[in-house]
Amino acid sequence: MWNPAVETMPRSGLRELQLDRLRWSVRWAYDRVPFHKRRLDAARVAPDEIRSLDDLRRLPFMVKADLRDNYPTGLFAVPHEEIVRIHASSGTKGKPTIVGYTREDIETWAEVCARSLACGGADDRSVIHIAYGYGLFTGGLGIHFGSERLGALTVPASGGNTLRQLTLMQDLAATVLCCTPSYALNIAETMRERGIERSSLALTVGVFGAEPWTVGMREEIERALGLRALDIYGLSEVMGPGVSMESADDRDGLFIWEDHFYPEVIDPASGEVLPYGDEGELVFTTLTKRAFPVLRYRTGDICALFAEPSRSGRTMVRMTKVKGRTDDMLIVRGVNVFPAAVREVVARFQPRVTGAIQIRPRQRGVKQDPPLAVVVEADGDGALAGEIGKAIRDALVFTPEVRLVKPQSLPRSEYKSKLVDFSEAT
Ligand code: DLL
Repeated sequence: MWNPAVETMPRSGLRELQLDRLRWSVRWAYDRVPFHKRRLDAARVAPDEIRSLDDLRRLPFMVKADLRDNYPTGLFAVPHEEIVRIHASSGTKGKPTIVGYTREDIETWAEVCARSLACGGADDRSVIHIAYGYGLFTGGLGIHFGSERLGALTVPASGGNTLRQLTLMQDLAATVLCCTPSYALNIAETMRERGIERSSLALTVGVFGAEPWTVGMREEIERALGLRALDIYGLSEVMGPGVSMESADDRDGLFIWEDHFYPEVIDPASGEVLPYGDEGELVFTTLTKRAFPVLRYRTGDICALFAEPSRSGRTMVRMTKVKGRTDDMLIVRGVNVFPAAVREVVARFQPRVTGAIQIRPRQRGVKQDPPLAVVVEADGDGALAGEIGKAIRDALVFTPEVRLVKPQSLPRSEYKSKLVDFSEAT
């Protein structure tokens, strides 16, 4: 464990720490960012009135559009000279969003990423191969600083050229692979095509995140790469990777590093805070961030929180695996359908299918009436399409039009895969 004193802190002590830090963070944001001052004033909450963690509920939510509206640096809480790094997320709706970090923020980030890697079983003897993209995306550099903090041998491979990555992993005997689960599947596919044996790799752990992935994908990646696949979560607006991490000992939910990031789960429709155990939209308040504090930021990610004692002794609250995003979800004849769930059903047909799919809605927007087309890469005919359609109907209560296409004909992604393509929607 990287930081046992914090990771196993009794919950009462942790709550005190959180309250102190929350009061600091609200005051910090209020005094330094006009946007926060305006909104707290409008909600009639003075920073000094935050006396308990529950008082947080009096604050308004922040959403992604607030970042776009204040592009590029309108939500920064420190002057230019204190910012040492920025990252950006491309976003699908126009302008990118930019986030900033002070030197202290970068330190905190390295700490939570080191904690996350250690939580996955890595240590200073590990050889950590990082195939998350380096650049404006937070994945590469975020994990990189954590890996160096841990003292591991750090390989900044970034994305691209899968064959070269495999050679590098073989030659340096990489023990930990960090990349998106989609890219891990690409690596597995390249190994199959080139006849590369998994025994030629020394991998023991995979630290996969940045997009939703299912238990089916986990099993497939583990089988192909011969490692234990663990889930890491985070988002640029809150920090980047390392907001939460699944532990190698528990492998049941992701521990949220609550001394820095305060989580709530809300009903996305009413905004009501939900009790532990209930599924809803994850919301974060940063407790220590200086350059870019967020107060009640709505992530759009769907999961539940739980705080049952853990095998590893960590006391921090856990989140269930993210099921999908509120803005990815389709509602097919009144039933919520997450793209990742469709992929999971299709993946059961391997090896007749490659696992790559694309959902092509016929209508713009969230609400759909069948037929929704699901394009599936497969070696098969109409009979297989029929079987897949039936399996989707049994699991997800709608019958799609299943279209088979040749293996390797759908786009492969090095980073986050895009499962829904609206190009045929009218
Ligand atoms: O994806 C940060 C990251 C990098 C996390 C590397 C883990 C590993 P953004 O590009 O800002 O940041 O995208 C954040 O990605 O709101 C989720 O919707 C999704 N996401 C991230 N991790 C997971 C995960 C990075 N483990 C958005 N499971 C988030 C499901 C995830 N979705």
